[in-house]
Amino acid sequence: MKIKNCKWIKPQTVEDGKDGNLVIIENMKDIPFNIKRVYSIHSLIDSTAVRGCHSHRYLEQVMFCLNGSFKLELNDGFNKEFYLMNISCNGIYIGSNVWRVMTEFKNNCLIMVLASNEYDESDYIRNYNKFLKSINYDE
Ligand code: T46
Repeated sequence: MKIKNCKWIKPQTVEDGKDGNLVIIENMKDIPFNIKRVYSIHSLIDSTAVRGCHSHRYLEQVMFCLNGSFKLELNDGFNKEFYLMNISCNGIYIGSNVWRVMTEFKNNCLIMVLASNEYDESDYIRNYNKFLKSINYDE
């Protein structure tokens, strides 16, 4: 992955044959921060929905797609990559100062996000030009 402050997170999986699989996520082991908040995103009935479109000043998060799929765009101001997220993907760690956009939610998409801090609107940068300024992007 070329995006700064981001990496794939591969939790332990136990394959139990006809009884299904177990995916195990341990705080501070699989997740590189102390989890302070967990939230989910679901019931995306409009296929044209767009979520995200912001960066965080300090917040770190790990995102898992637990059902269906969606397209995740990550952008550190210099590189931009797209990932098709679904149940067979690993989780994705997104550190600070990464612009993210989520689109193309399909098949009853269910997303789980683990976050390093409580919700704080002042940690969000919701304007793309302000995001570029915040990372000292200078074209
Ligand atoms: C992120 C992506 C992946 C709260 O009150 N508490 C919360 O913990 C969250 C996450 C949201 N909210 C409120 C704030 C807004 O009024 O819920 C509303 C929708 O939040 P937002 O527009 O930020 O939703 P997304 O899906 O664009 O972004 C969320 C997270 O906010 C963000 O940190 O990285 O999911």
